Amino acid sequence: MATRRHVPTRLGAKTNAALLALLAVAFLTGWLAFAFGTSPSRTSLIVHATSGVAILLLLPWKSMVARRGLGRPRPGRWASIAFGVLVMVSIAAGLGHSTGLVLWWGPFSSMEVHVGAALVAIPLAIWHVAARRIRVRATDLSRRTFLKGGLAAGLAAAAYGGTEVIVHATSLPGAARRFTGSYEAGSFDPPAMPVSSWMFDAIPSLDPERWRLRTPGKEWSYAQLPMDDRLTAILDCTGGFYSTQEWSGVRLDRLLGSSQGQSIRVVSSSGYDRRFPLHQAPSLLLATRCGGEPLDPGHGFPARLVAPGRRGYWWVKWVVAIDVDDLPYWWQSPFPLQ
Ligand code: HEM
Ligand code: HEM
Ligand SMILES: Nc1nc2c(c(=O)[nH]1)N[C@H]1C(S)=C(S)[C@@H](COP(=O)(O)O)O[C@H]1N2
Ligand SMILES: [Mo]
Repeated sequence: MATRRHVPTRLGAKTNAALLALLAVAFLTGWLAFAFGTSPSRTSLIVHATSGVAILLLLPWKSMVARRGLGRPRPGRWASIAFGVLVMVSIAAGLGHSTGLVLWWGPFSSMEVHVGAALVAIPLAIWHVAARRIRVRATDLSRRTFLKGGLAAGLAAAAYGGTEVIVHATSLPGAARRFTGSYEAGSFDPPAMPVSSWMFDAIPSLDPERWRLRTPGKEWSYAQLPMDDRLTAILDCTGGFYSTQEWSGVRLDRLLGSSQGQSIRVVSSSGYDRRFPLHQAPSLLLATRCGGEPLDPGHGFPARLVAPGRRGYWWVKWVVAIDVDDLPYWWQSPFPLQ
């Protein structure tokens, strides 16, 4: 039998505890970045990428722990291995996206693979941590441990900064990313703009003759909708692309008149909906045109919302109703559920 290298038990427990913290930070900051279409997105992604790189830096220690674990066969080792594979796939796709070296995995963008693998890994992560208990002792939480942790975090941040410097110095495609990490696609050229959906919504075919828009106390036909409000805005999809277009249609404050309430609920023919604070109505556009032409079915025909400064999932397509009520705007799932 080959000699097995032994990792001191305490070092192993500390490595696992650090990995747990880093996975939690990466997961939370990833979603936090998606919640913003403005600069907090970048701040969040710097912490995010740093925690991802820190996980990679801990791999030499983790592989000693894993080798010891695999050396004592127990039920569930395949779940641990699957968990490891998913985390590695997620990190590889994240790096592929950020450097621009690998942007597609077949039909899926690297960003979709990155987030998808992390989501699938969650149940396995919970199982792994529950089934492979670690006991953190008071002596592990010493000043020295925290100093070393801080040093390691600094090292990870520097390593991430290093990847960004290399990406820009060598002009890798990643150098052209927006602050959200997204890549430009089809700007000012609507036919070249990608069609995307949050999860499972299919493109409906709506008859403009029969389509109606319901607003408080009023119904509008397609022909009745004003379309003289114009706006240039960036749709930035969490799938990893962004597109700048000139949109025209009607501002929500003009559609809603003097409706009273807390929030606006914009509803799609598919049931997909998002809520906004009522006072933001003047900055939201119900668009019927893109680049001067009627929308394509894929982009939301007959009418879709344009929500400047917000990520793509707020830009409800195939809008059929705009309600105003007294629920607060935050009374909704932070991300769509369909
Ligand atoms: C297992 C959990 C995760 C890990 C370990 C992880 C790690 C990483 C890494 C290493 C990168 C590349 C950073 C770089 O060096 O440039 C990255 C990028 C990114 N991740 Fe994650 N990630 C995880 C989950 C998520 C989730 C759940 C989301 C979103 C909901 C997300 C959103 C992003 C975004 C938007 C980028 C692109 C940043 C940019 O291009 O500047 N990640 N991630
Ligand atoms: C990047 C994240 C992680 C990966 C890829 C990973 C992977 C693995 C693998 C492949 C094994 C060996 C197979 C097994 O024993 O089932 C293992 C063992 C183990 N893992 Fe993890 N793990 C990660 C994070 C964690 C975390 C967050 C904890 C606890 C908080 C943890 C605790 C353990 C323990 C206690 C063992 C058993 C060690 C032994 O038997 O001596 N791991 N891990
Ligand atoms: N009804 C409905 N509207 C939706 C979605 C959806 O799944 N259903 N996806 C959103 C997401 S995540 C994005 S990025 C944009 C994509 O718009 P596009 O297809 O015009 O590029 O639509 C948004 N509006
Ligand atoms: Mo999206």
